[in-house]
Amino acid sequence: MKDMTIRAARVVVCAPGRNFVTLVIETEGGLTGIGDATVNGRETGVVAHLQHEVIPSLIGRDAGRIEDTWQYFYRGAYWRGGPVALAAIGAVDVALWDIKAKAAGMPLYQLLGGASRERMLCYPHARGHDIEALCDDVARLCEKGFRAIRLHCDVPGEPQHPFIPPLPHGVAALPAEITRDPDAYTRFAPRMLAAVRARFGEELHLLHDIHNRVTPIQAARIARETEPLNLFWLEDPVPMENPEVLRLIRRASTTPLAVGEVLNTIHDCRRMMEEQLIDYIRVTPVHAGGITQVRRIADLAALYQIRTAFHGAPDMSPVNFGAALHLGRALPNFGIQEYAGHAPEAGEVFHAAWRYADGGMTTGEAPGHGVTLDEAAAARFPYNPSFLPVVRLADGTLWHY
Ligand code: GCO
Ligand code: MG
Repeated sequence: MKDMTIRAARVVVCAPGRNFVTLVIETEGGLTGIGDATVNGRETGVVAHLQHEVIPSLIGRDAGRIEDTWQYFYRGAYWRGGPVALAAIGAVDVALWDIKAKAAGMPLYQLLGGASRERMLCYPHARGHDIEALCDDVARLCEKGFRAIRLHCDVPGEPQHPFIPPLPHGVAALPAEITRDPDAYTRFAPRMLAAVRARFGEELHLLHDIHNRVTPIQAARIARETEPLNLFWLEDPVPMENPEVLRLIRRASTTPLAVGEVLNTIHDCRRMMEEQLIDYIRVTPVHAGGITQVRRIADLAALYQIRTAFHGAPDMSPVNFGAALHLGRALPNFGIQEYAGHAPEAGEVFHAAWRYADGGMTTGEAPGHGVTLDEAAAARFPYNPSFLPVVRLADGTLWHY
């Protein structure tokens, strides 16, 4: 067996289309593993944490001791939880699993128990300024073979979200501010979803992300009104600070619920699973402590017949997709994988073995998680500060994004 001592670790920040933070770990024996550490709009926070507090403790450790390393950075830190810390731990963890699978000469899913399926059902995003444009986009995605599609449509009368172009490098960016109208959205969303169902028939899986934009009772109303549409799910009906609110929505409707893309630990997920308040859990390796913890969350979910739906917006790097797809391939309770795509430049920087094909995704058979980083290409796309917008109501009240 090659020397598994960690010789070096470094952080690579690049913006091929959008910002990505990648941790690279090298062993004395010559193996390299990489992990995604991107937190949208908080990139430099994770970079500083990795560089100052994590990497110094990594050097000299045995790369094979994945569990102990996880416990060292989580339990050993005293300050536990939060997206910045868990993204750093997640990046270390995924890089170490990558190394271990390469050392074994196996694709990662084999180390995780082997394949439970060959292909992971996935869903992209359809968007439209109005229902007609949205339906055109859905038709385009159906042509590509997708069998599950997330629907997003601008709300008539609601100010449109400005497109935020990346600023020239070096200019300090500030978050844009946008206005939302929860009442108009509550009236419109069921109508929009019904129109797509009517046009595309009952077999296409339709998903919708409420994105915390309404009050709990409005979310319950939307879930009840859309029940006859047999949606695949409604996502994030309410913010995650008090998941007990999900009880209200559960009592109102049997529409399946998906939450959890902002959760970081198994403790954040536990009670809503035990109470059977959700149907899909959206945690993903980069934001919930890597393979090691997400596998535990998935196992806990399986006790309650809750399935996985790993977050896969464009701010999850191709590296995170590698980790998520290998895990999804092995888990007994995989549900669906979000796949909103990446800018073409991302393909110059990250070379991935995973693929989209015919409504699903495959891992490929490369050893490790199958994603590598071209650091010379990454250098051509320097970091570009950018943020998610901040949301207000029409009267100025600050609201949830
Ligand atoms: C999703 C998410 C994204 C997030 C984004 C935040 O379901 O894909 O809600 O749309 O807003 O990933 O960084
Ligand atoms: Mg979401």
